[in-house]
Amino acid sequence: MNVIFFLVMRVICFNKCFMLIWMYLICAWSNDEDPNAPFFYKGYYHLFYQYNPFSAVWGLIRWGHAVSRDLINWEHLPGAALYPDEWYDINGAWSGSATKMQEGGAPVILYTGSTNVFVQVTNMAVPKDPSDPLLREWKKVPENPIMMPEGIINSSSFRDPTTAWLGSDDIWRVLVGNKRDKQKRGMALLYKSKDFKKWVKAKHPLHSAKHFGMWECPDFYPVSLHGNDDLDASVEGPFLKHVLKNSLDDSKVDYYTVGKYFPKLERYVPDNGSVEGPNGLRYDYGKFYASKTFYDDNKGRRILWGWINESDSVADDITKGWASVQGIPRIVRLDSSSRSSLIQWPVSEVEALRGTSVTKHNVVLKRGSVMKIDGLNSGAAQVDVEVEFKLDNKVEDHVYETVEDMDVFTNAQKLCSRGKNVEGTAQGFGLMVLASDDLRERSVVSFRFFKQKSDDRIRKVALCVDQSRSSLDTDMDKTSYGGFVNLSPHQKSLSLRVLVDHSIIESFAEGGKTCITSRSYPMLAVNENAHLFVFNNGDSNVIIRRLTAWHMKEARQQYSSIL
Ligand code: DQQ
Repeated sequence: MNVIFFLVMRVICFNKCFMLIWMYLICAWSNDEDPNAPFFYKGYYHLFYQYNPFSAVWGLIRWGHAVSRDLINWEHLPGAALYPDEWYDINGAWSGSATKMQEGGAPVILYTGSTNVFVQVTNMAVPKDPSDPLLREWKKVPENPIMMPEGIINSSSFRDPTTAWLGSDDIWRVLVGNKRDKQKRGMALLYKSKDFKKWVKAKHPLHSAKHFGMWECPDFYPVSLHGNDDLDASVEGPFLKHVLKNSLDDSKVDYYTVGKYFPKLERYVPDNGSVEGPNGLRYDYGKFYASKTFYDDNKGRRILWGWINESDSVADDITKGWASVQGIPRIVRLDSSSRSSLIQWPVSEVEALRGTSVTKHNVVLKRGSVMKIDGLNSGAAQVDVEVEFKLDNKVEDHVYETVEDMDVFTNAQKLCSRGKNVEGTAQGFGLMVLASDDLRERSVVSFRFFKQKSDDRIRKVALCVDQSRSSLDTDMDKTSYGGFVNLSPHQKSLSLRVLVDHSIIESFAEGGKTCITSRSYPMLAVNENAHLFVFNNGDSNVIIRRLTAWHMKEARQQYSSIL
């Protein structure tokens, strides 16, 4: 981060806006929301984002553009890549995606335009100069808009085109998010094209589901059954499944299903047992919305980006002059053991920021104990922690918290919100991050075990993030989050990785099977006064088989125009 920018931010933002490190794309004086159109081109990763340069709230949106060689150190290009300056996007250049029509070729962008009469349409833009690796300038094609909401399609709910894929019939296909008010049906409309400019709507949506409202930012891609991730959007075959992710406008939840794509029928069918809506599978059970993946043809992997919103008030955002960040890019792949859910893991590039570390081996954490991890010289406000807990008992022999209410029992967030977070204690066992020395402030990331009262053979383990004591500031969103973790009953160990960056906490349980992102703005636990603790408030002793906490260095974030 350049020094002047940093000093200005420190003075203006006080304790609500620290130096965000790593690759977080905070935009001073801007509103940084949905990640748009990520891709790799001529040695650079590109990420666009929904951007309002005039205020830290949503407004007249354009596309900000940042580039990086390594997904960690970023350069924000000046101005915007797409301005709302044509009748077909004059009220906003909204979300969209990029497609490379030839291997190694320049990407093409499809994006949403809000027209002069507030109708949502799909537009196309291409690089002005494909020889420029930074693709600084984009031109909108004369054929715009290339898709319009016709017939019964709701014109104020027609947005967010996906990356297109090419069928074995040489026809391009793309999805556009939509809803039908009747039954609150969310839909992924399918469009087809031979030349990428003339698009025709298919007879029926690729998929739809009732009750949960508008599907924003759909994402559709293949995943390998063998758990490797080297699959471009157009790959077809028997050795894969497909993922359809939708962002639910009504509940602000990104959920996904895993299923089968039938190209000839133009249908996607989620696997039996897949749950639609906010109670379905989620990339992340915390603050994580409008996410988008891309196939990284540089390294043969699929990478996921998600928008992490703020936990402070809108008034605070306006005072500090910016809002929202992008999460750490994550590799996403099918969990080859279950074949029914995904695994995510921070890209290995983030490890280049690891600095000095502290390691513990085979430390017994007695019931009721709290232990501070000392030795992180400059505090634990920027830290990457990996820990493996060994249980005294097998998972099935653990003592579980008893839950009476079935509605609570089936909802991990409700489960994790229950119980008293009494002064100085926390539920389950795990880590306390962004904690003050006296623990008056703490964000608690823990494993908790629950059983149903009426039938105690029915059990669940959840990864919980308890934010109720995360800040002494009362004007904060302190929602607690939870996601179930599938474990084998015979398992005797559990793993957790938590990345902390001042106000951002990204937690990954069991190698990325369950993930939760949360935000907190402590008042005491800042910079060198932020601490890391392990605790055990479970029923039996827990052994820390291995814990390593790395202090994380800052990533470079520049706002000049040349790398
Ligand atoms: N944000 C964009 C829309 C999208 C929504 C507008 C999701 O295109 O549906 O800024 O956050």
